[in-house]
Amino acid sequence: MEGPFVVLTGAGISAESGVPTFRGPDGLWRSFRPEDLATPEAFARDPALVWEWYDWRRQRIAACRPNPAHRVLAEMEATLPDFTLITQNVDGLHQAAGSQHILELHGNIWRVRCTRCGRVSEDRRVPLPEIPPRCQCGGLLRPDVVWFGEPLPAAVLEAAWEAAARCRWMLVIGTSALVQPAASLPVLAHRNGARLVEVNISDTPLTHLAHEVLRGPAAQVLPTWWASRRPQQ
Ligand code: BV8
Ligand code: ZN
Repeated sequence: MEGPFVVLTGAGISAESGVPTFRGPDGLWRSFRPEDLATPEAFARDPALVWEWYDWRRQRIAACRPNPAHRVLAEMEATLPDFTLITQNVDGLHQAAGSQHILELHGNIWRVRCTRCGRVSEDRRVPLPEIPPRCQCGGLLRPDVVWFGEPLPAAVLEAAWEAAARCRWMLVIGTSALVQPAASLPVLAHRNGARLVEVNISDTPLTHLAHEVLRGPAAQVLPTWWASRRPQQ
């Protein structure tokens, strides 16, 4: 377990908590695909429809608790001297599990941002009292997440590239590795000589690069893997 350790998570780590994945069987909402709704164009065209989807997801996520895979990552952060958690998820379950320092590449579904004054605030109301929700300034609020076609927060992405470039280990958990630029982080780590461990229930475009593949549900296979690797106290 020598050297900097980086973890990249996707929707699959939250699947056993009950959060629907994006491309899994339960990923659809009223037959819309995420790529149809998670875009600035969809929001400009019909902010109420986009907010109905987010309100539905917020209500589902509010009922979900972190699972053993989230908790292992919080323990790893507390145990390993040089550890970085990068997530594509917006569900906030890593924070709920006790992870302290998280690079949220795609934002967070519990934060809202005003499209007029730019004010960012946490909003945990489920369901929302009005759709679409408005700021005190009267401006339309949007979810503080990164939509398709939008740039990722520059400082967060910069920190993620740096962590991926210098790590000796990268654990990639529950991602289909289809969304860019997140999916390029493990490729960079691998190119720089990191040991790649993939945790997934099925193959992904990264599987052929992995030195170790833990094939199975993250909440089951990750605790076992960590128990056999954790530095003895
Ligand atoms: C950008 C936040 C540039 C919102 C999300 C070609 C055409 C058009 C566009 C593109 C293109 N090529 C690249 C692009 C750009 C695009 C992109 O990548 N599109 C893809 C679809 C091809 N990317 C972007 O637009 C990004 N921005 O590039 O900007 C730019 C630069 C400067 C200036 C202007 C612009 C922005 C991407 C971010 C989009 N936002 N989410 C919201 O959540 O509402 S992405 C969304 O997908 C989620 O964040 C999610 O995390 C992410 C990735 O999905 P996964 O996490 O991998 O989840 P998925 O369901 O896919 O897979 C689940 C996996 O878990 C599976 O592998 C499954 O087997 C596994 N699993 C299931 N159960 C378990 C499990 N594993 C373990 N245990 C289990 N129990
Ligand atoms: Zn405002």
